[in-house]
Amino acid sequence: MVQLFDGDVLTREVLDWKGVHLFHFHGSSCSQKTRVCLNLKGIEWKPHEIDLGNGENYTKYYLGINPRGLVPTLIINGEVHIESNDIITVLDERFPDHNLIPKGMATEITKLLHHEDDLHLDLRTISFRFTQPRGRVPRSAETLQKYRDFGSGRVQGQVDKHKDRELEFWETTADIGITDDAVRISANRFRVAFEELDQKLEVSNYLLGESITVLDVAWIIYVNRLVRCGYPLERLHPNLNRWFWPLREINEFDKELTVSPELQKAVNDHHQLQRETATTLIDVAGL
Ligand SMILES: N[C@@H](CCC(=O)N[C@@H](CS)C(=O)NCC(=O)O)C(=O)O
Repeated sequence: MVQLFDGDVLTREVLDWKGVHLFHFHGSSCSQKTRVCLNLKGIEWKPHEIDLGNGENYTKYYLGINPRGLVPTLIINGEVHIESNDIITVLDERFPDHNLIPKGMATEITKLLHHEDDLHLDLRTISFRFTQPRGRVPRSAETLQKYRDFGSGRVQGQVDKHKDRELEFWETTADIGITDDAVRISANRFRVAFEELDQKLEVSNYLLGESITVLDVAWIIYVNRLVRCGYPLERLHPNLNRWFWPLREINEFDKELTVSPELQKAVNDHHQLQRETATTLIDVAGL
């Protein structure tokens, strides 16, 4: 569990907040995951939107809450929790109605969620090339300097190395862009992970049996993003495709996963251009 220590949090006001508050961004995959869980569990919560497009996550205020500068962050009765998989686990413990972590499966689920979290930078790599155009340098040098300067830099009292990994991603992207090789590597990681999921779904309706768990919520977010990027789900993973569409249409999922018509148009136009230049995800990753 990544519950921050008192000294990690520089924006002190949140420590007095009562109830459930979520710092999130509409289009962020990790935020979508937590919002779907909140919906399925029927938990009342107060939204605090952090606009990643404007770099609001790199302000002194937000880095004072989440030293990693990432969304989502959960504040629950003054406790600060970061990392989406930990957040959904905390929510399931504190609000046992509509349980999404079946009894006795917490350890196995934590392990399986780790595997999903490991693919997060791969998701970003693919999203940045195959959704709407993001510009040559998606995070400016000035923004990254704020990222280095603000926040305690500490998670659970320890100097946090996670920020270095994030900085490396943005610096490399600014230097060389997202290369075809990076796309191939990331897409292949997803292909392997999706093959495993596809096998599980040969014998059950959901990933861990016959009811929805946090694992279904976590993976559907990734599958949804990959499909939006042009990943050929139906052709490569028919069981996963059969699982995905009906689940995605449930209101608790649909309202978090549907993007605005303007954004969808920008993605469609980008894909049209990529088809004309044979640079779609299928072309580049050889899927
Ligand atoms: N492992 C973290 C990853 C969080 C993460 O990377 N969030 C992304 C959005 S999905 C973010 O905040 N990115 C910052 C940015 O794009 O500047 C989690 O699961 O919460």
